[in-house]
Amino acid sequence: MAAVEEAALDAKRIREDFPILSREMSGKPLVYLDSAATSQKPRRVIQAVTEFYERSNANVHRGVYELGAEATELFEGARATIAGFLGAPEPNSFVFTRGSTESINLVAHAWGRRFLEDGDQVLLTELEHHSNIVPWQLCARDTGAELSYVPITDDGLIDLDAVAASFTGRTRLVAITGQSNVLGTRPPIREIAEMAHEAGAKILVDAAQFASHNPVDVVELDVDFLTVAGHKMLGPTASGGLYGRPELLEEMDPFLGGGEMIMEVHPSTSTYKEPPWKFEAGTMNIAQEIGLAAAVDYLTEIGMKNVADHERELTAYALERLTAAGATVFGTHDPDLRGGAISFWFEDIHPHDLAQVLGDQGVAIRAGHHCAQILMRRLGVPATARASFHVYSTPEDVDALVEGLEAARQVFG
Ligand code: C6P
Repeated sequence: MAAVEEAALDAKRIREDFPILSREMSGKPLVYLDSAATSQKPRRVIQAVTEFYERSNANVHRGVYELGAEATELFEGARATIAGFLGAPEPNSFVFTRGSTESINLVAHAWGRRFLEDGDQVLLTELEHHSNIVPWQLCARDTGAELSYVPITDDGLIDLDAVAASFTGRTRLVAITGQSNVLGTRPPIREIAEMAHEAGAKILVDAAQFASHNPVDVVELDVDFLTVAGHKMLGPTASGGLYGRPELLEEMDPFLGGGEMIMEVHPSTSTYKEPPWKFEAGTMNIAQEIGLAAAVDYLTEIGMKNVADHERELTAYALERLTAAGATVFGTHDPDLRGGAISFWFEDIHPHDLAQVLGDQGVAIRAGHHCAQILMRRLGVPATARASFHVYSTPEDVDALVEGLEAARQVFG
């Protein structure tokens, strides 16, 4: 068996905080290796949501009674916690949304449709999730802007020369993943932000995967927009949001129209609140965002550097074991250049069959195109099997995966 490096955190202890990890699946102990799809939730997050409903539930920014004020304080407190976690200069630069998809749609709608013009370029990469492609296609259809894709290297990396070569005099936005959900690849965001700004463009980082597994500082990274998917960072589903550079949020159009985002409504026009409330129409996911703040506190206590180091160790171990088991592992095999989402396949077994056999053994992995069809075409495969980690993942999970793969290979001859 390959050696496991010294642990960055005590994953076995951490597992005790996650009630679901003690259940069985298909009559076997659950081995959860699908955290890139959604992470599991620690007891503290579940309790924060339950406690909100049991003790503090009221709508926010509305009721003048004590309960309403308490709910508002918790909700706005959650904003401050999450914004602080991202290194945002002020809590109000963080807009609550249902996650990365909604955040990118918000920018495409409220910034893109306002500022992009016929012939402008939006620069994406071949790594992108559909959430960071389709909103730009819709925006391009309405504005006449054009989409281009920075090609990846054969190792699944983003090469800075390829980025530089992709800029045109009309590049207005670089919209790029912080960490690929398929290959784990982490593009050099700081350098790309600098290139974007030198070219007079803005940069949006889809941090659905990145922010869940790495320390983030939006000021240090010098990004204009950064999206967060709360459910991938131990928080509830439909929690998350968008960091936006304050002056950009200021000049953007609203996103959804409705109650709570307005100052005054007249028969044919309205005036809007200041950001972030200008972008938060209707009743928000109050309990979920409060739950996300509890997740952020939990991750902060563990330390995001420890989270990243833990994933690096597991990734290194999994790359070694999967390769030894005869799997083709996509993307770079250098664990310093990638995070803990590992796509692999065996030439003779369809990834869905693999996932099915593993599922029967209690091992949960994802198979498919992972909402990244452009990347699948670049890799030359219709689908991959994917194992992905979080703080509760252990080398024993990887061992169970490899044992399951060996069993699957026997089943499929
Ligand atoms: N990827 C996966 O299994 P939402 O669902 O809106 O919170 O996040 C969408 C999204 C955007 N960008 C990246 C890089 C992502 O990985 C995801 C979600 C899941 O890979 C579900 S498809």
